[in-house]
Amino acid sequence: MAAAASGPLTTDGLVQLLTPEGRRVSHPAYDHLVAHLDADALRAMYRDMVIVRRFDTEATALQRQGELALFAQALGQEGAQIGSGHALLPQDHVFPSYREHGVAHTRGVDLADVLRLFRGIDHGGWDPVAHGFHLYTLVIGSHTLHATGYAMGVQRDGAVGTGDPTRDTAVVAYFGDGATSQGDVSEALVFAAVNEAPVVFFCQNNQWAISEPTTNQSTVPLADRAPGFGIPSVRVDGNDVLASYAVTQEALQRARSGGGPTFIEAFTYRMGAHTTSDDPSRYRSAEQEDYWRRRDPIDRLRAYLESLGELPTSFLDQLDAEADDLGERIRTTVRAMGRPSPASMFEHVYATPHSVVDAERAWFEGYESSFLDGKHGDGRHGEGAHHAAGQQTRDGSHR
Ligand SMILES: Cc1ncc(C[n+]2csc(CCOP(=O)(O)OP(=O)(O)O)c2C)c(N)n1
Ligand SMILES: [Mg+2]
Repeated sequence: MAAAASGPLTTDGLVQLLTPEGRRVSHPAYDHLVAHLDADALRAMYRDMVIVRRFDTEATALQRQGELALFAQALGQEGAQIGSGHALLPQDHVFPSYREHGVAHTRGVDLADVLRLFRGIDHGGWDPVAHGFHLYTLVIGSHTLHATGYAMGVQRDGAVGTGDPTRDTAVVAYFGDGATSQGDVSEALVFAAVNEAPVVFFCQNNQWAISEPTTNQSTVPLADRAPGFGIPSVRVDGNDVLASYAVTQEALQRARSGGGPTFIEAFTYRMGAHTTSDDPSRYRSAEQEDYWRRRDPIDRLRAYLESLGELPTSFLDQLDAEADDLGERIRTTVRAMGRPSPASMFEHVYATPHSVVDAERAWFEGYESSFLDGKHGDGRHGEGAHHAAGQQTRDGSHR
């Protein structure tokens, strides 16, 4: 399968530091950004990619066993996610979409907690402030606006361009190729550009928006759109963890120092389905899948580390054990996750008490307690357990 010569799928102009065979190639503009990465740092990236892939496999299996309502794989996107995640500083803030499991891992989010959302027991699963990692957003592209607004807030807090490396902050929005067709993303680019907001737009172009190919969304590489908004952009080989790290490092430094936004297009391919509800064999060719399987981001870094003699068996054995432990922990943790109280849906709607939400909660609690089976609050009402007085209506009366 030949790479496209032009258009949105061209591989021309992609920043690459590791070839698919794992050979280090020089790039004059980006070499200096990875020069400090020693073998330990590269092994740390390798470890994270392997761990996140194991998580992906376990979560997919758990969905098949009926333990999760849905799962969105990141399989094949580990290079883009771990590379960019390793470039972040603790004070940076990330707005992910719904499959940034690799980035979540680099932000210290427990991967088991990511599954709370996919099990349908939580609106989020982690504390966004504690991790500098916002909750997953399923409304395509909407969080690029939130990220831009947050970045403008960071600017007004005076946390940009101070020269203090522990204070200057960047914001990153992760989204897909399909999201670039949403109006919200264009609006975010406008606001980010004119306000010189410290935000990085990180687009993972896996070449598909469910069954819609990128060729149905654009006639030019997605990164080419950003300069029209006044935002510098770069295309990177997203299956190259080193190059992903380097371009993100450059963009983050620009944002933190007051240089404004950057648009990164990480050209990649998700080997997994869109979600566990999808069957990509209906629209993707086996030939295309094979082509990209041979460009696996994990194999690439592995080959490079092996060529350096920096991937000892002891490390690989330990990593295998670590991945097995994670798999076991994910399985037991997810199965033990309790059912939330239905009334908890009213929590965290607003940061402060709100009279409308309070009234709705009161009505709902009254409705729940109108059941006679004593199981009020757990969301499970046996057949025929309903109060003989009939169903209570929303205004509290009975009918
Ligand atoms: C505003 C909005 N429109 C439609 C959808 C349905 N939807 C869910 S995922 C998806 C495709 C997204 O593709 P892309 O942005 O490329 O991200 P990917 O899933 O490939 O990572 C669509 C259309 C949605 N969630 N939100
Ligand atoms: Mg996509």
